[in-house]
Order: sequence, then C-alpha cells, then structure tokens
Amino acid sequence: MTDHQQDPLYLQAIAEIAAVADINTLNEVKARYVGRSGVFYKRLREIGNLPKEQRAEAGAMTNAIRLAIEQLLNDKKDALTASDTLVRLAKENIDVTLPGRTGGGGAVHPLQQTIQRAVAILSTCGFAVAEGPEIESDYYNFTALNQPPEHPARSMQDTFYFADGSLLRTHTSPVQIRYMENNKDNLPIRAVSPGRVYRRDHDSTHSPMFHQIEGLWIDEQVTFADLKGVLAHFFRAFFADDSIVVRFRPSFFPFTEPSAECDIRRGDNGKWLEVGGCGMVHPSVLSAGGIDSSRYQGFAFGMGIERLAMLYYQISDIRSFFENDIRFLAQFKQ
Ligand code: 2U9
Repeated sequence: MTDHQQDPLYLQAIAEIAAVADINTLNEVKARYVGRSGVFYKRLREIGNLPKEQRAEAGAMTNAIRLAIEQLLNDKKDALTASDTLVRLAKENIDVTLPGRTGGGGAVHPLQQTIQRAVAILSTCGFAVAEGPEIESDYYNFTALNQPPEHPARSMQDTFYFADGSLLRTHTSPVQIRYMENNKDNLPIRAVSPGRVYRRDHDSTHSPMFHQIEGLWIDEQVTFADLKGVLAHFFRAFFADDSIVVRFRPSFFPFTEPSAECDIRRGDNGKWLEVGGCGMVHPSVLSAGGIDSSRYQGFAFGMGIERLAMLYYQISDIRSFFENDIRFLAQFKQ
C-alpha cells in the first residue's frame, strides 16, 4: 500500500465515486476533485507555502492521488457507459422476427367482386371481355342501337351531356357495337361488356352511376333457346343454387326483337325476382355493327351489377356501395 492510499482526500474520493450512479453526478464529482477549481488545484497551490524540503514529496504525493482519482473516475465512467448501454438495449429491444405493422391492406370493392364473379362464369361459356369508353358519341350510345334522334326511348335514358354532343354512356351496349364493327369478319361473336354507366336517376334503388354487364352472342343459328340456356346456367352458377329457374316476360327494347325481362326464382317457394333484360338482336343493330342480318342472328342480355350484388349480399340500399363507409366495405374483404 502506498502512502497516498491512506490520504483522507483519496479515501473520500473513492467512497464518493463508488456511490455515483449516473454520468451527470460523476461529472459533478470529477469537477469537484480534478476540475479547474477543484480540490487538487487548491492543494497544489498550498504546496508552495510548505517549507522547501517538504515540497517535492508533497507534490509527488498529490500528483499520485490525482492520477489515482482520475483513473477511478475513468473506470467509473466506462462502467456507467456500459451499464447505460445495457439498460438502453433492454429497454429499446426490438423483436426483428415480429411481422411488420401494415395499414390493414385494401380489398376489392363488392361491385368489382360481383363483376369478377359474373365475368368468370361467362368466360367459361366462351364469352370474351370487351371494354370501351365511358364518354361516348350519340351515335354509338343511341343511333346504332336503333334509337335515332327523337326516339321516345331516349328520354328514359337521360344522361349527362358534354358541350360537343358527346355523353356519358347510358349502357355498355356501345361497347358491343364497337366489338361487332371490329369483329364483323371474325364471326361468331361472343362477348361480355362489364363497366360503369350513367343515367339521370337517384333513389334507394337507382344511382346516377352504376354498373352493367351485357352479353352478346352472334352466329348463324343462335336462338332464344340458347339465350335461355346461357342465362339459366349463369344464375345457377352466380347464386350457387341449381334449383334456380328462369322466366321470361315479353318486353320492349329498341335494340332487341323480340325482347323480354328475365326473372329468376329459387327452388319452388321463393318469389320471382327481376334480374335483367334480353332479346334477339334487332336486324338494324346487326347492320349498324356491319353484320349481314340476312345470314346472322343472335341474342343479347343486360344485367345491373348493383342489382346482382344486392341480391347476392342481401343489401337493401344501393347507396351503401358508394358511401365509402369502411364499416360497410370491410364486410366484403376476402
Ligand atoms: C347490342 C344489342 C343488344 C342488351 C340488353 C337489356 C335488354 C336490359 C337492363 C338490365 C338492367 C339494363 O342495367 S339495367 O338497367 N338491360 O334490359 N340489355 S337487351 O342488348 C343489346 C346490347 C348490345 C349490340
């Protein structure tokens, strides 16, 4: 044991440093002992007052204590830093094996799911999917579909017009006219056209923007019996119920002749539900599509996607589809 190890100042410093528990206190202790106005500077200054022969020894002793205390302070600093790091590591520990936090993920809108279901079924019947513009010309939306200007049926399909005379399509039928034009030398034609359509209509069962899917099958021998077979198969597959039967009620559409409303009924106890319109394509419409109506014939049908979705999901108000209420939409997540 050297002399400085019994020095009261040194013993006091050891005790104080040992008691320190954080870096701030340690810095404060350090300043008090070895800082500019610390105890050691005071001691060194006092050495000058000692008798000459004692100065060298006292100086060496004081320096030894200072060095020893500095060593203690450094060791303590290392120890505190190390334990600080351990505490932080424990506190800020991240489990990198946990799955990441996500926004919950999106989902396909119930109307798009309905379109996908309908298209999937009709695809297996050989129908190709045709798409076209939502802003249409008067010609494709009305005239080519046997509704010339001043035709009374136009007023039942009032829509949104642009200054240049183009309009928001009132049905997806213009897509079928375009498809006929593009495929008139490529018969037979079998196409479905799903998409948005617009009408001046707004209540619990009508929306100014809604969705349709239409089917068109043109060949030399396509009959109303084929139409009945396709629709019966479609509704049985769509509602996953083989007990469904179809019924046709005479109707009128400018683009089909004869025309019919199509109803379905589940099993033998349910009530009849109107699910779409259909008919044999009018010869004038075939001609507008560039097809020889003396050689070819075919059927067309149209269904409202919202109507199908409301029946399938048992929804009573069409506006639910367009309010973007996450509590409504989340129910259709799959
Ligand atoms: C071409 C020729 C004929 C498509 C047809 C209907 C009857 C029909 C409605 C169902 C519910 C519209 O969404 S809805 O309001 N559709 O009643 N649609 S025949 O006839 C066509 C289509 C294209 C070239």
